[in-house]
Parts: sequence; C-alpha cells; structure tokens
Amino acid sequence: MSDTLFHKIIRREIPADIVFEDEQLIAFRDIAPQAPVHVLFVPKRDFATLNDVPEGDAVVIGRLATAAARYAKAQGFAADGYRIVMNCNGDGGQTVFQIHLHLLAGAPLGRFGT
Ligand code: D5M
Repeated sequence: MSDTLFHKIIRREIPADIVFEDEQLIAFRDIAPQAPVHVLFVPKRDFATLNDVPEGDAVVIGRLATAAARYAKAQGFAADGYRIVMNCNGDGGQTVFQIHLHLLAGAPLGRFGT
C-alpha cells in the first residue's frame, strides 16, 4: 500500500472524522471544508490519480459516486442537491495522490469550481 495521508487514515495511523466505511472505501470529512458538507470518498485500493485507473477498474470510481449518493440520501440533502468532484494532477488542483471524490453540499454552490 502507498503512504499518502489518506492511506494513514485508512490504517488509523492519523485521526479523521470518518462517516462511512466498508471493505472497499472509506469516507471522512475534509479537514478544510469548502462547503457546509464536504466529505471525501476514498477507495482502499491504490490509485494515485484518475489517470491510473484502468478501464477494467472503472467500477471503483462508480462505487465512490454511488456511496456519495447514498450518503446524501441518508443525510437528507440528496433532493436539495450536491456536487461531486475529482481533481487530477497539478492543473486539477490535486494535492493528495490517492484518488478521492469530493462531495460538496449544504448550500447553493457556485456554477464552477468548489
Ligand atoms: O483534495 C485533498 C483534500 O484533502 C483537501 O480538500 C484537504 C483534504 N485533507 C488534507 N489532509 C486531510 C486530513 N488529514 N483529513 C481530512 N482531509 C484532509 P485534492 O483533491 O487532492 O486537492
């Protein structure tokens, strides 16, 4: 396993406000929230960036998205709406090199960006 901050969270080596976990992914609150709700969905399998996910592993990305939708429904804001975002590499603003999906919600969001 790689050794990003998020791997350390998965291994419980650093604390996080975990809101969901199963065998395939973990979800925890972003430490620097950009919206009233800002949760990160992270697969347990290692993929540094979206570029590193082979076509055959597309289900990993799908699971992040469906887990985010399930969380939104469970928390009661799915109907109001939300945004999911994945940043990739420098121009995309990626800072942690283990893929993760941002879930942003809780207020009307700007048309672009987070
Ligand atoms: O997003 C990386 C995100 O990870 C960024 O929004 C801050 C967040 N972050 C960084 N460290 C932590 C810890 N320790 N807990 C929770 N959230 C954290 P990116 O898309 O790579 O820019």
